[in-house]
Amino acid sequence: MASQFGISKAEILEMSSVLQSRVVTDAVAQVEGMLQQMDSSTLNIAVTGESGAGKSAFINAFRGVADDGPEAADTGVTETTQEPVAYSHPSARNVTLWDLPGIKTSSFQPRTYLKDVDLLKYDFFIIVTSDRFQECHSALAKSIIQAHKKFYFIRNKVDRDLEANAKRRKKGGLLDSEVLSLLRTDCEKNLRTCQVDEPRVFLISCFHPQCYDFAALQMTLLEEVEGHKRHALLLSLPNLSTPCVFHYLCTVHEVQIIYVHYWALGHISAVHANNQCK
Ligand SMILES: Nc1nc2c(ncn2[C@@H]2O[C@H](COP(=O)(O)OP(=O)(O)O)[C@@H](O)[C@H]2O)c(=O)[nH]1
Ligand SMILES: [Mg+2]
Repeated sequence: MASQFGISKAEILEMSSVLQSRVVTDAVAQVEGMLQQMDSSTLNIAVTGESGAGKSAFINAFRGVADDGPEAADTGVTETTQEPVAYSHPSARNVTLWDLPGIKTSSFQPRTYLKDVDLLKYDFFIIVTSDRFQECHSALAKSIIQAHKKFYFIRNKVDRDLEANAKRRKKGGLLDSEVLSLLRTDCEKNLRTCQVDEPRVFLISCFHPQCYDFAALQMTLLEEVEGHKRHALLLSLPNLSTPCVFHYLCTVHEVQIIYVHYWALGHISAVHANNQCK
């Protein structure tokens, strides 16, 4: 039966469904546009430090890539990086980690080095060390601060320190917690002497990224990176269901957007996305 405007019930139903699908299509187009805008903002992380400290191993661990994987940065006993090399994150292509050439421990010229590696293009620096704090570390830290850039200080290979301590412990060595505390205090003290008021020191092992301060580093970066770059960084986190990530996200909407973006990137299925957003 037709309505007073001569439109049948079936036609009204069809129009209503067309209308609804249009609204959805428009919404999808709008959200896609917004996601594309987010995708165009890239986060550039410079990874520096002396040769052999584990810069390339750190880049692989951060990207969740095995050292011998096809997309891995080369690691090994010899220095392989002469020019900055870019490695994009497998699940967040607009997060790029830059493997910088190793700094020289003697006659290091931080200003020349930073100019050569094009300092301004990076959002922040990660300084990787694996031994005692040295003059080159403080010189580099000072120059980065003078250039109004941030850095995070990584003391890598703590597995090795703890292993060595375990051997000493048989002859009365320290507890693991005491070794880690000494390492942290030493790095912080040295950084304070080069005018770093609140040194950010993270003790990690690239061989065991699930241990020590690796997660704390990721959470700190998330807290300090702003806007769309923060969104890009979130997408690079290996496991979105990690409770601390959810705890960190401010709103349910933010969780939904992350899942929708992940879904758009093909990382999770629609069903999974819907379930997680409830
Ligand atoms: N024990 C231990 N060795 C590591 C760790 N990270 C890197 N290495 C090793 O240290 C060496 C130098 O690492 P690489 O990433 O090539 O150093 P880069 O020159 O700074 O890039 C390699 O043999 C790595 O396997 C770690 O956390 N623990
Ligand atoms: Mg390297």
